[in-house]
Amino acid sequence: MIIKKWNLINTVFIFTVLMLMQISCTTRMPSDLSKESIIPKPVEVTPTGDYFALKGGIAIYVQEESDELAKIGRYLADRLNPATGYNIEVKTALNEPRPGNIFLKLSSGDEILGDEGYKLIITKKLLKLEANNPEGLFRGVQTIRQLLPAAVEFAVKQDGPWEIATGTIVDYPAYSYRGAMLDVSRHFFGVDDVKRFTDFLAYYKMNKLHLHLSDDQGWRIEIKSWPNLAIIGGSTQVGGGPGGYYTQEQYADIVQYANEQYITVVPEIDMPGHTNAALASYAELNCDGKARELYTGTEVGFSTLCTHKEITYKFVDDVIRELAAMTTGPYIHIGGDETHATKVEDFIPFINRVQDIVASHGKKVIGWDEIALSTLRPNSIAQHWANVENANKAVSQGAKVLMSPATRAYIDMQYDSTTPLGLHWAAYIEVDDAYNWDPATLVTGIGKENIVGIEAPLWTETIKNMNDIEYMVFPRLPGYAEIGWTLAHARNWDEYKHRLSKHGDRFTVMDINYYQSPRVPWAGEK
Ligand code: IFG
Repeated sequence: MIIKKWNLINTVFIFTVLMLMQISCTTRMPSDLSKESIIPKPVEVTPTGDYFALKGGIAIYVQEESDELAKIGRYLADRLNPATGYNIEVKTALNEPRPGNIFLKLSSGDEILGDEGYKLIITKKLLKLEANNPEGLFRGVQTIRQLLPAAVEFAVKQDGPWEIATGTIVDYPAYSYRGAMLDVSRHFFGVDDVKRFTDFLAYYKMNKLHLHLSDDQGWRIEIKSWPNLAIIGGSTQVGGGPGGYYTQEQYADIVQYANEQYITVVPEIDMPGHTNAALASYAELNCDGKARELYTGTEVGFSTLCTHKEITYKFVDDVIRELAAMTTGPYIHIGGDETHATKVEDFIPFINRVQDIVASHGKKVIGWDEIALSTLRPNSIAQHWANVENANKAVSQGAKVLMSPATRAYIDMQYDSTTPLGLHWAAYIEVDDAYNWDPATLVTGIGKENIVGIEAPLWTETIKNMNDIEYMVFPRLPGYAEIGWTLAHARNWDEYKHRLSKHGDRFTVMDINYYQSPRVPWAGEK
């Protein structure tokens, strides 16, 4: 009898323990959407303290029979499927789908969202993303990715759970131009590297990819009417390596890849300076009629097109015509920087004529801030990098300014004196220096209303491969993305650095070779 009684007590005890364990592991900490580490920081987050769980069988429903919305749904499914193993399908739904699914829909008339804004409504039953445009849905998709554990970015199946804190996010950008530049001239980077660079921009809601396609050391884009530009001008690089160039098909592939992520490619042909690669390719472009030697050093300011010769303008017209034809975006960047070998009285009419050529091919002009010495056409943009007078000259002519101050935004600058890559002529730029500035107040006379946005240029005199690119770009890029998206009054380094520290795991999962700055509490220290 005693044994039976003992067994009964034992059984009840074990059952009770199991029940308690079951309860404890399902009653985890309440969620708090406002404590998530989204970068850029959203405008408005309202938590409701529960979870939406992605489970097997989940589908992504798009509201309209629209290829574009279906593509965005596919993009999200492709980024969730590998790690979750859910084989998520994209379907069309006229109304809200049944619980447990994701719903993408265009909403009309939420003016505050603008072109790129979105509203993310997360309940226990449904994850709903709304926007005025597909572009806004795409930006919101990046937030969904960041609300899931870092492991969701793995390319192979991981254990879940895959849960998202519930609540509502209303979000939209402060500036319309948020980008980075990759100098593919000093060192050439192939299509796959450019696509990976593009993926980084998309993940942080940036929308402009500026490609510095020509310089003294390399011409990187095939121009069919001037074939030697790529064949000769593209045949080397800093240090004498093999260089390279994009065929027009490869460039079109890059443009399409960027466009699918709602990123506009801004191609730059730097002129009249920074043109040694072209001057080495065609003798007739030189005032003395002699072709220059190819150049593999890192000096600047020694080259100039011959602004007095008519053939120079035929060259510019042919190049811009072919480039404009394969560029879907509205801008052509004409460079204009460091024209120390061009007299100002020659530089000004040259830039005036080049602006007319760009306009004749249906594009708008961006140039480094020196172009403000010329008469800027309406809708031009002066990219401020070093000279505040030029920036003010541009504004006085009614042009807009793209902020790329070398002392804050040049990501070829070393983090500090021990950084093995990069330069420091402008400044050492640690991660906090890169974040702690407001484009709307940095330059006297240039207010928010004059600024289209910000861009972080990566010059590649010392940058040879993707590992080097990643080391200089991360962890500074997310900060530039936030400066372009989130108004200064909503930003501060002491709060941001904790969100950034949580992205360290994401960089690791994405196999990004990032600089583990001592300024960031990566391991979660306070
Ligand atoms: N200035 C030159 C770049 C590059 C850069 C390196 C501009 C606009 C120094 N021009 O920045 O070509 O050499 O930090």
